[in-house]
Amino acid sequence: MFTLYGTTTSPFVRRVRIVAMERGLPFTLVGTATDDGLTQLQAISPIGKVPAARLADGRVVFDSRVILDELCHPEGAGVDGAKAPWAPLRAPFAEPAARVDEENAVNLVDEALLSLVRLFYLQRDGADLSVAYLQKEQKRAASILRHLDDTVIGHHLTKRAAKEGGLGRPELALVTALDWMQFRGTFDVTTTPRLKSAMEHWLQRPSFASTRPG
Ligand SMILES: N[C@@H](CCC(=O)N[C@@H](CS)C(=O)NCC(=O)O)C(=O)O
Repeated sequence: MFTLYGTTTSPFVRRVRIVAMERGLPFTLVGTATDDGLTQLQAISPIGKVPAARLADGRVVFDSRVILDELCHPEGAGVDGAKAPWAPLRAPFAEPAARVDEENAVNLVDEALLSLVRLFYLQRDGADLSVAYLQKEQKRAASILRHLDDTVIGHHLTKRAAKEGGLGRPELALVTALDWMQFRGTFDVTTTPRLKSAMEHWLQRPSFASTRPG
């Protein structure tokens, strides 16, 4: 059993919830939308972002990518229910070109998402979004998503994944990001129809269907 700190609307937290569900790993969610939950998060993470996690062996992890790595580690260290690395998800590719393609795909999605998350918080606080740097953030997100829409192959973001199939980190990143953008209205997903269709494919999977924001 591990403890996850976060909200049910956060796309980064959702990645952890999905992987935990897929791997049958039980966890307790400390909701950080309340003052009490936020205080608990701040007590363990100087970053104060979600997700953060306390693993079964007491180790504290501050970032979704590292939490996912630990939940899927071959030795299952710090978590219950150790099983084959990443199963039933597709394990990260080992071959150099495919490995870089996969990391690039996750980074592309994350950079677009982080730009839009920042803009969402700023807008909610009444900030002026017309300043040059924030316009650049908006353009960055749009240009990344356009690029991904041009390069997506069916339901996958890399050639190797399209060939081998399965749910891996790029697909997980894409769907959680795009679904959040749609939920918060931070990006019009109809302008990237291929990405939208990839999202709709993966949303049929129970771990995605049961963790939607809202
Ligand atoms: N790189 C981090 C990003 C996490 C992140 O940005 N989370 C957002 C919520 S979706 C957050 O906690 N924002 C609060 C803040 O900026 O103070 C991860 O992958 O875990």
